[in-house]
Amino acid sequence: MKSELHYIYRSFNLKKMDHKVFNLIDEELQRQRFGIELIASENFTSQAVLDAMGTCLTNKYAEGYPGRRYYGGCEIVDQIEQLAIDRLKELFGAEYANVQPHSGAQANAAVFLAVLKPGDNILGFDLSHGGHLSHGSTVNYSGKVYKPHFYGVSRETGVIDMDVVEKKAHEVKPKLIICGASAYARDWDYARFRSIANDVGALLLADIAHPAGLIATGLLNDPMQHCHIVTSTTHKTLRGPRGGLIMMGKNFENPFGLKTKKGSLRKMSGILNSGVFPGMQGGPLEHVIAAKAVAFGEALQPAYKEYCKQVMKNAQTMAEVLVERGYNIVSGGTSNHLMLIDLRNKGVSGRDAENALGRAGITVNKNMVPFDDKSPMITSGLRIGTPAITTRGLDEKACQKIVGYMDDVIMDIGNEKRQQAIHEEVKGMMKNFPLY
Ligand code: DSN
Repeated sequence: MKSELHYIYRSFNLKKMDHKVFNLIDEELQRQRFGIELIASENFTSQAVLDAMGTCLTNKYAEGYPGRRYYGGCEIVDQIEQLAIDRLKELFGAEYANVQPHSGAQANAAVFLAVLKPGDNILGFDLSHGGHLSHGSTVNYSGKVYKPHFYGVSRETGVIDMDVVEKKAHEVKPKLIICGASAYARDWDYARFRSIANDVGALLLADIAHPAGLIATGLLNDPMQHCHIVTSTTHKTLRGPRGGLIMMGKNFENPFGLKTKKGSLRKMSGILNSGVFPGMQGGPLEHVIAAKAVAFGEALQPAYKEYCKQVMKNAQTMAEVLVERGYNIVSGGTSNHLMLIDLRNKGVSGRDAENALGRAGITVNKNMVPFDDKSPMITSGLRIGTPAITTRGLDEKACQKIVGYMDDVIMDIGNEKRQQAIHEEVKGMMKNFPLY
C-alpha cells in the first residue's frame, strides 16, 4: 500500500500547476541529459538524493540543533539531522560535524566568524592561482572584514612551494591559515601546513570542497589528521545536494586558545555551531540535510570508492591526451579530479573556448591561470573535471574521444558548423548514458 507521503508527492503535478516553471526545468534536464558536463565542481546526484530534497521537510522551521531547537515539532527532523551528522562523522572519521551550512562559502564564513575577530590576518591560496573567493578575496566579505594575505604557486612548476608558504606565514603571523582551492590539480601537504601553523600560532582550516569524495575514500591525503577545522561543499565529488558542512577531527590540541584541554571538544563544537547558527544562518534546510544524509550513506558504500577511482583515472587520461595534443596543463598534469588548461600557446582565450565548446554541447568554465595577463571575464585558461561524466558512466576511452572533440573545437574556434556537427555527435554519445 502506498504511504500518504508517496501519494502527496507523486500527485503534485507541476506541469499542470505551473507549466512555465515545469518547461524550464524540463529544458534544463534535456541540457544535462544530452551534454558533456566537464565543470569540475558539478556532478549528478542520485534519484534518491533528488527525492529527499523534494519533500515536505522544506516546510519545517528548526532553528537550533537536534534536541535543542527554538521550535516545536522537531522530533522527526532531529532524527534526520542526527543521521546526517552520524553518517558524515563515519565517512571522514570526524569527531564533530555540522551539516547546516547552506554552501561552502557560508561554511567558511561561519568558521571565520567563530574563530576570528574583524581585522585579524588570514593567509590563503591566491584566487588568481586557483584559490577561492571566500578565502580572503578583496571582493568577498572575507577580504573586507579580515586582513587577507596570500600564497601562490611557483611560476616554474605550477605547484605550491611550501617554503614560500612558511616564509609568508612567519612574515604576516596570521590567526588562520587556509588550505584548499577551486582550481588546483595537486594534493595538499596538510602535515607541513600544520607544522607551519603551529610555528606561528595559527589555526589551520582545510576547505576540501573539491576533493572531498577522493579524501573520504582514502585516495588523497587526509586533512582530518592535521587540520583544526575542515569545511566542504556536498555537491562536487561528494555527489550530494548543493550545500556545505563543517567538521573537526581528533586533533584538537587547544586550538582556540582555551585555557583547558578538558572538555575542549564540547566547547569548540559549541563555538563552531554558534558560528553557523545564530551567527551566519537562520533556519536550516532540513530537506537538503535529508538529501545530505542520503548522499553520505551512498558515499559509505564500496561502489562509491570505485566511482572515485574512476574519476581520477578519467582525469589522468584527459590530461595525458591533452598534453599529447600540445596543450599546457598547469603543473603538468593532475593528481585529482580536475585540471587547468593554459591556452596561451593556442592563441585562444578561455572565454572564447568556453563559448565555442558550449556550442558543441561540452560545458566547461573559463578560468584564470596563474600569472594570467587577461581579466577574470576573459581569462587564458579552462578548468575541466571528471566527476560528472564519471557518474554518467564514461570511461578512459570516452575521455579520449572527448579530448578529440575539444581539440577540434579549439583549433578551429570560428567554425560554428563544425561545432554544430560535434554537438550532434555529443548528443548521440550521451544517449547511451541515461540520466534520470
Ligand atoms: N563555484 C565553485 C567552483 O566552481 O569551484 C567554487 O565555489
